[in-house]
Amino acid sequence: MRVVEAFCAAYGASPGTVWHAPGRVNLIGEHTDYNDGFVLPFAVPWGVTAAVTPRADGIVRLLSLQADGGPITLASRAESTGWTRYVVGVLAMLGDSVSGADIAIDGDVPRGAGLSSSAALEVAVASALNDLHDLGMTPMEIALLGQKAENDFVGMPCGIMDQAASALCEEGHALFLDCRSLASRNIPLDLASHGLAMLIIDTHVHHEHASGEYAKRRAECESAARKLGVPALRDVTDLAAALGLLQGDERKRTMHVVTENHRVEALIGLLRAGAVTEIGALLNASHLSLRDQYEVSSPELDVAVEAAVKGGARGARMTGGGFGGSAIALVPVDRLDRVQESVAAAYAERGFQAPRFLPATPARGAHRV
Ligand code: GAF
Repeated sequence: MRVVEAFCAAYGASPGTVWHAPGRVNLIGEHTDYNDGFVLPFAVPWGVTAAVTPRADGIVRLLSLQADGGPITLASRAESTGWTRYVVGVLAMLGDSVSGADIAIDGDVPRGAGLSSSAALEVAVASALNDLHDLGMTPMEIALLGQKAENDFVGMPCGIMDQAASALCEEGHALFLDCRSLASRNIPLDLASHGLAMLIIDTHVHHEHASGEYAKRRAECESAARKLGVPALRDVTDLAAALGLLQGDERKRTMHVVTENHRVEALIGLLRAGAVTEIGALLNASHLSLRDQYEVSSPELDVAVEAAVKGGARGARMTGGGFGGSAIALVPVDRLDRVQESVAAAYAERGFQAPRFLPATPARGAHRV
């Protein structure tokens, strides 16, 4: 394995353990996780592999096969910048149970596609350290640690979805997660036997203001919940009455979150009933809500969704935080070419950079390799 060879070459010994953790796409349930709601992501076939050996002297050495140069040596946590913050954040959250480590990282999550390469990095490193130090953390505890690293160390106020997907998903399944109780269930997602495929459309767009807008949405939701006298928007039971008490953006955000939670439950009902071909309408409705009520889409995402449906997709939506990144489209296998041509032509017509198409099959969550 490439990462093991690189580890041996850099540090002169074999790693103590090697773990892989995947990125994710979210089938439905967007911007619901930090509202204590429901999500339904699945792991993608790309991820991060971390080869790790503990050190007793507090020093952290980090090598990435995707970065130029040799290992970076960090004598203190304050020195970390860029991608190393996700790793050092995990070490910081583990506190005294871990001193230092020699780490080599290899990742193949498509860059900037919004497929959660950072969560994959956190979960791969946390899983390896959990294993090496016999910390006895469950996959959900590992996910929570990764989220805490991102919230408290990196400074991104994300929810739990991405890390949970990376830590808990099973091959061939989507992960239904109740983000309040943290109860989860793996739901079979067999698209191929219905003649369907999930196509990822990477817009290549990443807006710099995305994380500021994310924090703003989160604050708007919290403010709306306070005005409604509920712990979180998940607790809104009478949407019409709630909307009557709110105005402007907070009203729109509430409308999205409450209806999106309903869509997750409806989609799970369809999957349970074997009606996979019918989930497309819910994907379309989710996209419209994210575009018009939550206002986190972008022209590139909207064009991808519209053109995919025009080309024969059963449904499509933006996936992840928004403002760029990727859309997903549920496509009959015999229309895959037509859908891609339709999206590529619409992009060319508007002068957008050509999109990248990736097939997504539900992959396995974090595991030792
Ligand atoms: C990002 C965040 F990291 C997730 O927690 C989630 O909120 C998502 O955006 C939107 O559903 O990926």
